[in-house]
Amino acid sequence: MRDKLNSILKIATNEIDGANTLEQLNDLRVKYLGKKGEITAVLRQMGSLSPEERPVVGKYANEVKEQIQELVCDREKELKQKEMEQKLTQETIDITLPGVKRNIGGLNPLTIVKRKMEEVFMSMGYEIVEGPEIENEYFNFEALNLPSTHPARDMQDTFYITKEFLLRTHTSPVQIRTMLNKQGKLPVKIASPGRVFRKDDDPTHSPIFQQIEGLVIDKDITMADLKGTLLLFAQKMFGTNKKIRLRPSYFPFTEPSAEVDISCIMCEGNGCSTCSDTGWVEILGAGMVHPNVLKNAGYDPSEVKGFAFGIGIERVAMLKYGVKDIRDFYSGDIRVSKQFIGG
Ligand code: 2U9
Repeated sequence: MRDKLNSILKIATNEIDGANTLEQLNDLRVKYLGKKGEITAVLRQMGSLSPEERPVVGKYANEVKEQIQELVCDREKELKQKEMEQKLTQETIDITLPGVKRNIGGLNPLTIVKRKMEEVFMSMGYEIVEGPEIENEYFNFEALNLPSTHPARDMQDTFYITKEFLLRTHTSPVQIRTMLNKQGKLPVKIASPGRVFRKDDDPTHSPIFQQIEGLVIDKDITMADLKGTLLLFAQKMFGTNKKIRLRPSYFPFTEPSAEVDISCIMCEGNGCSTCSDTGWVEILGAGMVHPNVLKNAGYDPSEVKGFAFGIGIERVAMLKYGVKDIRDFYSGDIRVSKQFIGG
């Protein structure tokens, strides 16, 4: 039996040495080491040996098995190395070929403007807070001093999901939620960017648009704080030579309220088609937070005051980049965003 094992080892050594592919080598592994392989066949015949011979031959058979395993392993390494060398010589890369030009876009201009606005408010100490796009009537209307009987509620054409739930028409509910969470603590100084939804669709209004709303609540907050904040915002966004003016207006959630104009960014206030020859363009709405809103959000209007403002991101982007149709921002046309690569 020892002779038989020696002969298996000799033939196996030759055959393994002669294997030229990994497939051939695997066939040999099965032939010699597999369950139905030659070594196993020898081990099966051990029953015919005397009890003294059995451990000696068994030990030798295992040694032969290990040697064959080692031979297979070494040959496998060699063949893999050979395969790799072949690949490296065959698969050369022609570095003189021209590259494939990828048609990449850039950030949507609205994202660029939104980020810039967030940066400006963060630099003034505002915390950026976001909230749900689906709201209930209470947070979107009632808490903001817009009861169901209020005529302003008809002014806003709203996308209702159910009788109670709707797509928010402004980001103000985020501010109500934040104030309630703060449980009367001061100061509140937050800016809430996000998508809002209204049934509007024309060159200057889109049914989905983006806003950033700011809110500051503290003791002794006045309209002068509001005006200073908005002037700084306008100058950081459009240039330090810009002026602002406030015109009286009405919003249910602020009292007094104002519409805010910036000196025309196209003609520097001299008069042009962008400002209809007035030298001013409207950029946002603002006011002192209505006492009812403070109360609804857990703050005592006799103790604290606040100001708030709302800015349409599309409006700012249209002015900044001279875009005439709001729908260009939402066209998904790569030619639009490409123009803004690099800021
Ligand atoms: C709370 C209290 C008051 C937010 C305000 C405006 C005025 C405003 C418009 C600007 C352009 C909406 O995107 S737009 O169409 N917004 O004019 N928004 S004051 O007032 C608030 C907000 C939250 C708790």
